[in-house]
Amino acid sequence: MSNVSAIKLRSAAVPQQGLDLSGDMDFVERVLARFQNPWDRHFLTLAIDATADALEHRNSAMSAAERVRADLAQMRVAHALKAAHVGQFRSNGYVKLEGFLSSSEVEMLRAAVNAGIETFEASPNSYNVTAAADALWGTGAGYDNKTSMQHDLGALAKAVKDSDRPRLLDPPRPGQPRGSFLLDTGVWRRVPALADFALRGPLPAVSADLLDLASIRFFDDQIFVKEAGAVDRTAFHQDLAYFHLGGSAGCVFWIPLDPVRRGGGRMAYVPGSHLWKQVFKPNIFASETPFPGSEGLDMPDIDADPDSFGVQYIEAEPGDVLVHHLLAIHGSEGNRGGTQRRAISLRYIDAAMPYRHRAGAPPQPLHRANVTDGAPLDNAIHPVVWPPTAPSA
Ligand SMILES: O=C(O)CCC(=O)C(=O)O
Repeated sequence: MSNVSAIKLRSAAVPQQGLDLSGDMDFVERVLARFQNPWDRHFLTLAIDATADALEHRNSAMSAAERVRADLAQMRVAHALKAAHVGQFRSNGYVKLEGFLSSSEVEMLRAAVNAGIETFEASPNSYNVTAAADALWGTGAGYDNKTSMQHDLGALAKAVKDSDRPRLLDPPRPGQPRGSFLLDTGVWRRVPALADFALRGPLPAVSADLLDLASIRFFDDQIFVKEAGAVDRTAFHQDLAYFHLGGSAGCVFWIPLDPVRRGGGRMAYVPGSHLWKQVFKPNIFASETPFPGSEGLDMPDIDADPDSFGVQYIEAEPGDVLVHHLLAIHGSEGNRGGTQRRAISLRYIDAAMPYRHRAGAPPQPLHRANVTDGAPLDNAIHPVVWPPTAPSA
């Protein structure tokens, strides 16, 4: 009888509990062997059978959706957020989750960014920020952005000419060759493993916790690669200023895939800036020059006096994740280091947030021209990812 129990227990328990009893046919026997009294053995056997039956019943009774939920609940435990993390996110507008990702998750994301860079030229949203800025500031050859359609570089060149905001560059290290700052949006659409992580990984649940929301939508991703010697800074900005959204409840997971140390492209945040409840004009990234015709306030010159804004530069290791609010002011330093700094941002928002046209902000990838203010976002473009739903059969 005890063999039957062991088989039952193994087949019923293993998939749900994550316990590996395989090869442990002997386990039940060993447990039973500790009990010499035949009645003890009998009752123990009944208990094992009952447990196996209960698990078996639970598995078969569980709908696919419930199973997804259970898997995600386990994932949530594995990636548990501490109350302190939630508190920091809410008061500072950003939080660092140290060692949040496993090494296999980091490897997968590295491969995703590498795949994004390999297909960079074919993307409709990719930009070599360095080459574009060289052209805009008249220090390089013209920039042919080939397939990319998100920005009107002619209009940006005029905005740069009319603006008194300089290009933001950290001093290159003597003798170091220049690298490029490469950026692309919507990489998840061409890298399935990234889509899987963004839509079904741990981040939707974490977003729900941080934002205290019942339902979450994946907005999009962006990759940011600062090659060695890419000394372009990322100008201080708020992410919301670039998005056509009627609301601000959202967060961005900035995931470094290489060690990020001083001078190597660290992210910088203005703590508490998400609570200012102000939206500043989006800038062209290589400078505080705003997009032409953009709405919002002029961004203060934070670089001129970072201490008075309490700016915090954050070092990070692969596996760490920095999360910031859509209204948190942030930027990054140039990469004066000797190795590339790869990072990916994944953005999640309140699923109920409607569309709102933001004058002057670049069009989102796959933007539909006929969408009106107040309309819900398109689920096919920005899928709802929390609460999870069962994959279709
Ligand atoms: O990686 C960078 O330089 C900038 C990243 C950023 O601004 C973001 O993820 O929102």
